[in-house]
Amino acid sequence: MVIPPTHPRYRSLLEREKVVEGVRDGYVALQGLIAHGRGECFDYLIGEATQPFAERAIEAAAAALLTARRPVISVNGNVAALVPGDVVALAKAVPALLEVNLFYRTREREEKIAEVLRRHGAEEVLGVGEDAACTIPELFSERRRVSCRGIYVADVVLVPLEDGDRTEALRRLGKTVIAIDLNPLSRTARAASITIVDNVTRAMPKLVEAVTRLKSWDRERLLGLLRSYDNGAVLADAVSHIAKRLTEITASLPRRGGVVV
Ligand code: PTJ
Repeated sequence: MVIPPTHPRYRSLLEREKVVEGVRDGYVALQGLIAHGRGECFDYLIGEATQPFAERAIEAAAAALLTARRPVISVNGNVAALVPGDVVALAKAVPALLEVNLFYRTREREEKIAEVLRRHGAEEVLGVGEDAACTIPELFSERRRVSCRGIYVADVVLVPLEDGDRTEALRRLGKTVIAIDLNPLSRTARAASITIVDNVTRAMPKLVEAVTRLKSWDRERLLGLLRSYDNGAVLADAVSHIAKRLTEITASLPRRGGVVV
């Protein structure tokens, strides 16, 4: 489908096409379309731009990744469709391991996602086939199967577009969890250690930038940034931002009585 760049919703339509294309190519779950639609709705509510609360979380996420001993980036179908190049760039910049981890796991999808990442420059992709031999306790979705060299032993895990159950399970294991989720009310957003309330397509390149910028900081300064970070305040700011926008939009709606026929 050809979308004219002048279309007012060009960027959004393009992203939608990428997810649809991923379904056609067999690596995005059909349910991924529903998840994407939910994301679009929240993106509309936050104003389709990276807001200051997301900038704060991005900086903290960069500090967490840079101070980690074993950082891992978890990749699912939607992420592979929307930001494959940025995910690989982030893994190289940190450096961190890449692991395929799926809610709707099939061997075919695992392999196809690994292939997409390799096409974008990834050298090693964990979590495919027999590599996902370890189990996250108390988790019943297919996401419980993880790589013994990756998420299983990671201290910091970046989980874009996540489900709440796994975020909670990873936190119970003592891991620092960074989530990217447009919905500040989701269980994932509330359970994560650091929640970036932003579209993964804007957040991921900004995270690569932040990691590159913060790389010159010494460890103490990075840890200081993490100590002063407050995820509850970030989520509260995100919800207040939406509430304020809705109030402003409500006030600006023209009120005219009757319909001219
Ligand atoms: O590829 P799989 O098998 O691992 O499945 C992936 C999906 C996304 C289908 C699966 O994880 C799922 O069902 O997720 P949920 O529970 O629907 O949650 C997805 C969350 O991501 C929702 O809170 C959405 O608001 C949010 N979201 C959707 N699109 C974006 C997003 N957040 C950031 N950027 C987006 N583009």
